Amino acid sequence: MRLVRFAGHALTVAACGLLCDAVMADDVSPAVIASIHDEPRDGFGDTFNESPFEGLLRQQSTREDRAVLEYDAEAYVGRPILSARILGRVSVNNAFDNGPRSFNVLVYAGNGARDLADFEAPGVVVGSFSYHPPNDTFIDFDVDATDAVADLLQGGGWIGVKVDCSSEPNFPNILSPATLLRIEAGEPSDCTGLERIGKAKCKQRNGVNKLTVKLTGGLADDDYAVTLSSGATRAGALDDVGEAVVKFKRLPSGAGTADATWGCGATDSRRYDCP
Ligand SMILES: [Ca+2]
Ligand SMILES: [Ca+2]
Repeated sequence: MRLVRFAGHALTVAACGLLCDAVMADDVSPAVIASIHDEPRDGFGDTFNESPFEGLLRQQSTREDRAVLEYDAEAYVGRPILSARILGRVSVNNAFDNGPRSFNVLVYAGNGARDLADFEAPGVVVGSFSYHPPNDTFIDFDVDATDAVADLLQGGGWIGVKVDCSSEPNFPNILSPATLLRIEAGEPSDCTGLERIGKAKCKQRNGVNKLTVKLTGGLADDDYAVTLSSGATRAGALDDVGEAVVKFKRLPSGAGTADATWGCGATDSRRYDCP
């Protein structure tokens, strides 16, 4: 991973001393830079645009090009994301006046590889911008993607960013490969971020309802407590792979909810049905 410290940091550290450590941002450069071409135009990527067009953005009736960047953000998994912004530039490649050219910025689940399917991979629109060549020759954008990035980091360490033309015709533009993910994260918590109730299953045996609640994804030896909507509660410590199987007997028929709390502060709930 390539981490470049926020350029302003060296200038501000003297003024705010240790306090600045808590709010220091990292600039992450993309590890994957690609542009994908859709022709025949059916919403699915067909080929990659090779150098010098790895940032090509274009939309016409017969063809479309979207640009993607993927960032290795593994270092931020399991940490509170205080802010995440995408700072980049789109420059004109052909300055023909086809009206204002507008774009959406999306965030999607990356995988560290360029894929034709990144073209149509579903994402969350986190911002939009426009410029108007030939008077404008480039546009700098800075969009807040905090919530979308925090959500993605629950499921993996690669953040995909896609720029997609939203006006048509939109003649060739280039997304700068220097587009950054600027991320501010707090210290890792004691939680893994993956704590969850893997299952909560109620079965009847010999006329007695037994509920089994399985806790997974925790830290080895962390404490837990499981409380049912009936009021029954069990507490203990996770095993050495961060799991526990918690059993309850003699439950009434019908639906209920199991609420789990881990010692690190994580919580999860799951509904169950007893015969
Ligand atoms: Ca296609
Ligand atoms: Ca990908």
